[in-house]
Amino acid sequence: MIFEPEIETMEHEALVELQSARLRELVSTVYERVPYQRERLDAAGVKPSDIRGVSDLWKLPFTRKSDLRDTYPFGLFAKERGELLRIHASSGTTGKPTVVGYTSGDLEVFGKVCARALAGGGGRPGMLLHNAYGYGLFTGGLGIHQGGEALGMIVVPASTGMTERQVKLIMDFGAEVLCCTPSYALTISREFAKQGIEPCEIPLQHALVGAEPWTETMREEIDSSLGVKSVNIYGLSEIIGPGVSFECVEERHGSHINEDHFLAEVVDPDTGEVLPDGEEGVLVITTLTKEALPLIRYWTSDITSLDHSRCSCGRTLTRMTGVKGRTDDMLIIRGVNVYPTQIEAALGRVGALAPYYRLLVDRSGTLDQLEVEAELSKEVFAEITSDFLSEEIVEADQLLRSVKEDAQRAIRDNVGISARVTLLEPDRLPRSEGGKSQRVVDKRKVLAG
Ligand code: DLL
Repeated sequence: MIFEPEIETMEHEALVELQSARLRELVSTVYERVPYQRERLDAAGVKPSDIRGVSDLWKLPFTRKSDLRDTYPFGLFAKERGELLRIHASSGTTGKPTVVGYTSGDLEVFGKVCARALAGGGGRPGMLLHNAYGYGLFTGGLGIHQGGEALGMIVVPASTGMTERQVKLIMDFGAEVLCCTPSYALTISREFAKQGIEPCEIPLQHALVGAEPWTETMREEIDSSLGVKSVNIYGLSEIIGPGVSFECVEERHGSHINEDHFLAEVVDPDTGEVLPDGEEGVLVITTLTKEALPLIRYWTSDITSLDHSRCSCGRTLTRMTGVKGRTDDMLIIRGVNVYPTQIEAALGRVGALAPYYRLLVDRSGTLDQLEVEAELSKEVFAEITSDFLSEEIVEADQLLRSVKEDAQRAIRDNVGISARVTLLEPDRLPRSEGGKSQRVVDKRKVLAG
């Protein structure tokens, strides 16, 4: 189902016209109302009259997270306090929190883009939506909540945590759609298994998961263990929250960007030069309709690429590939750039492993060391245990050694670095309680600082 077909299936030329008109208005508003932005535009030598349409976008300077931090809390807002209805903020674990605000118009857009995502992912009016994104300063819970209501779904505001209760609510209420982070979807599926509930007994049909990077291996695991068709949903609070882009259930191949509200570019992380379709770089977004916090060419730090080809679902909205990670999540190990999702994808090729892992990075002398802790699948662990119990120690040892070698080879071949793999028994690594998972321990940072 397409929530707003007149927009989502719009022809490209009409869309560019709409975007251009909105861009002109945005630049004038920001210039008039936000002194900090006016100074930056002046410094870059750009006047609102220089921006006639989307083709002039490149003339505008990038806005970065540091601009939000430097003007903490409300310095980039284009509206007076009295015109705001809501504030969200990041947790601020890596510095000052970034604070974002919404007018009633912004909240309406927020609801609509999330409704488009829910409809794209298989949601329908009247279906029951179990929303296990966190409610609070995080945009996930309230954004999806509003989207569900805008689509006409029945929303259960479950929020995160208390997984046993989540499972009971899903079963008792007959939830058809689940929204949560991919790692929490796996935690929920584990709880179902623990309670002896088979995937075919679970009423869920669809899942919209996002807020953190995930891979196709994880998708397979989520789908098979919950009996759903899971789709990706992407967004960031600076731009609006969830609903910047979403996968359609028909293709599940790239996320359609809500381009009437968010103008997307992918740029070279080093030069800032705009890249063509298919080339990976940093996603940069200009908010076309945001009233409280309009942002020009916001540098998301997320690595992706664009795809303007037609999609079988009928939407003409451009797609972006799954986000590989943030530039600030990138590890440099012995000079090689490594994203945790690349290791995740490599481990996914090793059938004997479960999709739970942790990366431990350390330095011995001047040499970086990468240790990958990976959990064995329950089946392989059971096989090894039974070999040990029947004193077939050699077989058990051989199996362990071959899994380890397979994992090390997969990492070497797919990521281009050597790593030491440590195999763990199932359920050893900490599980998500609903928030974003932390999969990297970089001891070099502790040493440095
Ligand atoms: O995570 C908004 C959201 C909520 C998106 C619920 C989807 C679902 P922030 O907390 O501001 O907002 O974090 C934004 O999370 O820049 C990405 O690095 C990452 N991220 C979000 N969605 C995805 C995704 C919400 N689908 C940051 N895949 C972004 C990969 C994602 N990374």
